[in-house]
Amino acid sequence: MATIQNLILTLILFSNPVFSRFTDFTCIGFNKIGDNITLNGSAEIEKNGILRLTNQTNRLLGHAFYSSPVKFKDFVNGSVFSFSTSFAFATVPEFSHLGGHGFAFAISPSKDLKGALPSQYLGLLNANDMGNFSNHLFAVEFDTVQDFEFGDINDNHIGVDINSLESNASEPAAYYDFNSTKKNVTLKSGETIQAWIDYDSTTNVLNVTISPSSTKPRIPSLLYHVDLSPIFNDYMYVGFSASTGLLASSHYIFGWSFNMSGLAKTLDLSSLPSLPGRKKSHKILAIGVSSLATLALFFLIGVSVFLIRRIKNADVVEAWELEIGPHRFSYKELKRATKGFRESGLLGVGGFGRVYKGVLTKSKTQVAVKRISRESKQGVREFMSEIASIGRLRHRNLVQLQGWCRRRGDLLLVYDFMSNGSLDKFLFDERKIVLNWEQRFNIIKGVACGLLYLHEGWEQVVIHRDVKASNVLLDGELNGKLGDFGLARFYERGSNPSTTRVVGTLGYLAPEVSRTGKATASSDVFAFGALLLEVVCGRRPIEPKAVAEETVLVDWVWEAWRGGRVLAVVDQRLEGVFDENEVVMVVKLGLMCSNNVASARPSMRQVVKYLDGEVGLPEVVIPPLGNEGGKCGGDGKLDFVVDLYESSSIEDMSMYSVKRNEGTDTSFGLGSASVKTSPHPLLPDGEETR
Ligand SMILES: *[C@@H]1O[C@H](CO)[C@@H](O)[C@H](O)[C@H]1NC(C)=O
Ligand SMILES: *[C@@H]1O[C@H](CO)[C@@H](O)[C@H](O)[C@H]1NC(C)=O
Ligand SMILES: *[C@@H]1O[C@H](CO)[C@@H](O)[C@H](O)[C@H]1NC(C)=O
Ligand SMILES: *[C@@H]1O[C@H](CO)[C@@H](O)[C@H](O)[C@H]1NC(C)=O
Ligand SMILES: *[C@@H]1O[C@H](CO)[C@@H](O)[C@H](O)[C@H]1NC(C)=O
Ligand SMILES: *[C@@H]1O[C@H](CO)[C@@H](O)[C@H](O)[C@H]1NC(C)=O
Ligand SMILES: *[C@@H]1O[C@H](CO)[C@@H](O)[C@H](O)[C@H]1NC(C)=O
Ligand SMILES: *[C@@H]1O[C@H](CO)[C@@H](O)[C@H](O)[C@H]1NC(C)=O
Ligand SMILES: *[C@@H]1O[C@H](CO)[C@@H](O)[C@H](O)[C@H]1NC(C)=O
Ligand SMILES: CC(=O)N[C@H]1CO[C@H](CO)[C@@H](O)[C@@H]1O
Repeated sequence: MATIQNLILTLILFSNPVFSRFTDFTCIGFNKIGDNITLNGSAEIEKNGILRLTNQTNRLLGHAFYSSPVKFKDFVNGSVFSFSTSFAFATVPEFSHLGGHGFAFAISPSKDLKGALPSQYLGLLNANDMGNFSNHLFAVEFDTVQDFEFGDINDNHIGVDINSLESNASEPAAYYDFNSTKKNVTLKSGETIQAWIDYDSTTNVLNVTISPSSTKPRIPSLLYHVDLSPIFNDYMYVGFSASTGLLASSHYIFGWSFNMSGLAKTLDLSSLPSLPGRKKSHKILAIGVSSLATLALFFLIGVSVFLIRRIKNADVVEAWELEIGPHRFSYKELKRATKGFRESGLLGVGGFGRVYKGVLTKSKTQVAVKRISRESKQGVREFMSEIASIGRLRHRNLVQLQGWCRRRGDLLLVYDFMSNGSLDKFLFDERKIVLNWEQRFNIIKGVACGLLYLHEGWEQVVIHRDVKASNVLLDGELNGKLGDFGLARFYERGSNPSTTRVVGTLGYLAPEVSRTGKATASSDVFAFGALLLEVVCGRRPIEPKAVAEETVLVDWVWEAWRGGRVLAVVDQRLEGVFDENEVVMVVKLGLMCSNNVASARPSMRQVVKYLDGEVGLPEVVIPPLGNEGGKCGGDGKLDFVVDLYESSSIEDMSMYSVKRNEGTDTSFGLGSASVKTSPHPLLPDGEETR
C-alpha cells in the first residue's frame, strides 16, 4: 500500500474498449484524472482534488462517471464478470442531524441518466421509470434520509438497488471490527468512510463493506445473492450519483479504485486529500493554544468586570452574563444604531415591547432591535440562558439573533433586519403587492424547514410555540424566516409557579395546549397547519362574523374539501394562476396538521417530505375535528393569555372558542384575555394586562 502513497494516479487501461478485457484504475484524489471522468449537474473537482458531487444547496443532482465504458460481459456465453471497487467518501449535512439525501455508486448503460430527479431519486431515476427492467441500472446507495415511498429501513443505511430505488437488500450503516463486533457508522457524520463493493460472478455473491479506517473488515456489512447477468449490458458506465432535496448535504469522494480482474486496491485514507477544516488535528498545539486563550479570556473577563464596575451609569453586567454565547452589545452602541430609539425608526409596538430599525455603526448592517421592558427582575437569568441557546441556532429559515444587551429592567434583542416585513402584511394588507403562488409555496417550504430544524436539528427539541403569519418574516428575496422562537416559553413561566400561562394565538393554538397548558412539537405542527391554510386562502384562521360567513377557517376549508370544492377556497387574489396539484397538496396537508387529535398530525419531518414531493399524501384525510374524548379542560389553574386580531372582540372570541368542537369544552379563560394590537411581527403579542 505504502508504495502507492506518492503515486497520485495509477491508470492501467487498454484504450480500445473492444479489446480491453479488464479495466483497472486507482485514483488518490481526482486532480490528475482529467478527461477520464465525466461530470454533470453539480459535480465538480475541487482544487485540492476532492470530487464534490453536491454542495449544500437544495434540489441538486451531481454525476461523475468514468468516461470510457467498461466491458462487463463475456461475448461468448453472456455471463457477467466479477468486479471490485473501493472508494472513500464523506457526507457533510448542512444541519448536523438532518441529511439530504445521499449518494450511490452506480453502474448504468449511459453516463447522462436522462430524466433523473434529485431528492429521494438520488439523481438516478424518476417516478416513471422506477422498476422498469429496461433501466439496466445497478446501484449501491448510501442513503441518509428515510423514504417511506421506497420502504427505507432508516435514515442511515446502505442498500442494493436494481432498476429501482426500492432496495433489494439494505442494512443499517455498520461494520464488523477486527473482533467481529458490529459497530454503527453514521454516514452523515462528515467523517471519511471507505466502502468496498465486490461481486463474485462464480458464486453470484455481492458484498458491500464499509469502515471508517483503511483496513477492510473481514465480514461484509451487507451480503446479497444476485445474478447480475440479466441486469447488465455488455458495456456499462461506472460512477457516482448524489442528490439533495429540501434538506441538503455536501457529498464528497476522495479517492476511487476499480478493478475487473481481482480485488480493487484498498485506499490508504491518510494519503487522500482531506476536507478543509477537518485536517488531522495537532492536538497538543491546540490544547496549548486553547489553554493560553482561556487564561487570556479569564484575564480579560477580570479586567472588564473591574472596568465595568468602575464606569458609572453603564449597563449592568453580572458575572454570569459574560458566559452568554451571542454577542453582547453595549447600550451606547444600540442607542446610536437606532438614533436614540427615535420614534421614526419604530417598526412596531406590541405586548412585550417596541421594535426599532437600526444601523450598526461599525458594520453598517441593518438590524431590528427589540426592546423588552420587564419590571420584575425575576426570571431574567433563565431568560438569558435561553437567549444564549437560541442565539446559537442557525438556519437560513430562522431570523438570526445577532446579540443582546441588558440595561436595568430593559432587555434589548438584536435581530437581522428583514426588509420585506411579515407575511401577514402580504396576505391581508390590501396595500401590499399580492404574492404569487410560487412565492407562497416557497415561503411555506422555507418555514417548514426552519421548524423542522427547531424540532430535530438541534441538540434538544426547540418548540416555537407561536407559529403564525405575523411571525414569518420575509427577506429581500421573499424567503420565509421564522422569528421569535423561544420567547413564548419564557412568558409561559408565570411568576406564580402554581399557574401555567398559555401563550399563543387563538386559531393557531392546538386544543390540547389550551387544556394542558403544555406546548409540544405537535402543537407547533397544528399552528403550521393553520398557517398553510391561511397562505392558500388568504384568510385568517379566525375571522369575525362580519367578515366571513364561516368564522373558523379550518371548518370552512374542510366543508369545501368534503364537498369536492377545494379550489373554491383558494385566495381570489391569485386570479386562478397556480399549480393545482401543489395547492391541493398544501390544503390537504393543512387539514392533516389541523387535526384536533395530536397523534393524528404528521411530524415536521413528514411535512417536509410531503412538501418536497418525496412522498405522496394519503388518499383519505381524517376529519380535522376528531373528538378528543370529551375531556374537560380547566383544571382551575390555567390562566390564559390569548391574543386577538385587531378586528376581533371579546364577544366574538368567546363564540369561536366554544363552537369549534361541540361537546368538547375548549373554552378559553376569557377573564384574563386581553385585546392587543400588534403592528409589528417581531413582537410576540399577548402580554397579560391585569
Ligand atoms: C485517461 O485514460 C487514458 C486511457 O484511456 C490514458 O491513456 C490517459 O493517460 C488518461 N488520462 C489521464 C489524464 O489520466
Ligand atoms: C452549489 O452548486 C450549485 C450547482 O452547481 C451552484 O449553482 C451553487 O452556486 C453552489 N452553491 C454554493 C454555495 O457553492
Ligand atoms: C463464461 O466464459 C468465461 C470466460 O470467458 C468464464 O470465465 C466463465 O466461467 C463462463 N461462464 C459460464 C456461466 O459459463
Ligand atoms: C448532463 O445531463 C443532461 C441532462 O440529463 C444531459 O442532457 C447531458 O447530455 C449530460 N451531459 C453529459 C456530458 O453527460
Ligand atoms: C419501460 O421503459 C421502456 C423504454 O423506456 C418503455 O417502452 C416501457 O413502456 C416501460 N415499461 C413500463 C412498464 O413502464
Ligand atoms: C430486486 O431485483 C430484481 C431483479 O433481480 C427485481 O426484479 C426486483 O423487482 C427487485 N426489487 C425488489 C424490491 O426486490
Ligand atoms: C479485540 O481483541 C483483542 C484480542 O483478543 C483485544 O486485545 C482487543 O481489546 C479487542 N478489541 C476490541 C475493540 O474489543
Ligand atoms: C446501531 O444502529 C442500530 C440500527 O440503527 C440501532 O438499533 C442500535 O441501537 C445502534 N447501536 C448503537 C450502539 O448505537
Ligand atoms: C463476501 O463475504 C463473504 C463472507 O465474509 C466471503 O466468504 C466472500 O468471499 C466475500 N465475497 C467477495 C466477492 O468478496
Ligand atoms: C414584493 C416586495 O415588496 N418585494 C421587495 C422585497 O424587498 C426587496 C429588497 O428590499 C425589494 O426590492 C422588493 O421590492
